[in-house]
Amino acid sequence: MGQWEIFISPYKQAVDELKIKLKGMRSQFGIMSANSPIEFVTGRVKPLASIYDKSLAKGIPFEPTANLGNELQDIAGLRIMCQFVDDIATVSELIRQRNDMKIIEEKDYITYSKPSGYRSHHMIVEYPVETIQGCIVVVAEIQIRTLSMNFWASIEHSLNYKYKGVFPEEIKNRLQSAAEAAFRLDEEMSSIRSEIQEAQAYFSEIKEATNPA
Ligand code: 0O2
Repeated sequence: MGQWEIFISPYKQAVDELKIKLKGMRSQFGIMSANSPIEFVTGRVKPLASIYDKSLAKGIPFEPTANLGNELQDIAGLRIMCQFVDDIATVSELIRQRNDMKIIEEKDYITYSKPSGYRSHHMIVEYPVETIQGCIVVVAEIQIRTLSMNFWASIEHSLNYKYKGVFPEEIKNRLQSAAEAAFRLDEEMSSIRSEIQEAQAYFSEIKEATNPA
């Protein structure tokens, strides 16, 4: 097994385990017939090429050592999507209460959005992974955002890839106004939250009645 494969392996395990645990939170809300603050969860291990690019950009030695994992905090990345902005505080508080991970940093890019227009709440956690060689504590990043924030970030990320981070002025301005539109969409949805949730509860009752488990 190559050194890189050995290095990445606990990050893979962390992503797999955390995906199950975070999805479990969503299922538990379902069992309690409560509106879930979690819409869906995704996770990925950063591809080696992206680890290389980011370590180069940050001046961190590209070596399969603990130092790289501590400096690049998103090798293991989880994303939690919520319907409403208020759900983000609910989910981050649930994560703070957990005993299976330790929060080492939080980045509030919602109150203070990035100059690009990016909005999200980031929680950097230490997560212990049990391996045949003992316990390895890895750093993982959990990004919590609304569907609207996620839509914007996905589009911006693809364009960023296309333009290699140097956007033409026109695109930059359009992305900034799209970020403002996404912000307004979140505000509008929050203002009719109770209406939406009543409708969703009604439809899930109908679904359950027509499809009993
Ligand atoms: P990918 O491809 O998603 O993995 P820092 O030293 O803290 O300033 P760092 O470690 O980059 O810098 O942390 P930061 O800024 O919190 O960003 C980590 C991740 O957040 C990014 O990972 C993106 O996933 C997301 N992100 C941050 N800023 C932006 C942005 O302006 N647009 C989009 N679309 N996503 C953003 P990567 O490695 O950049 O990318």
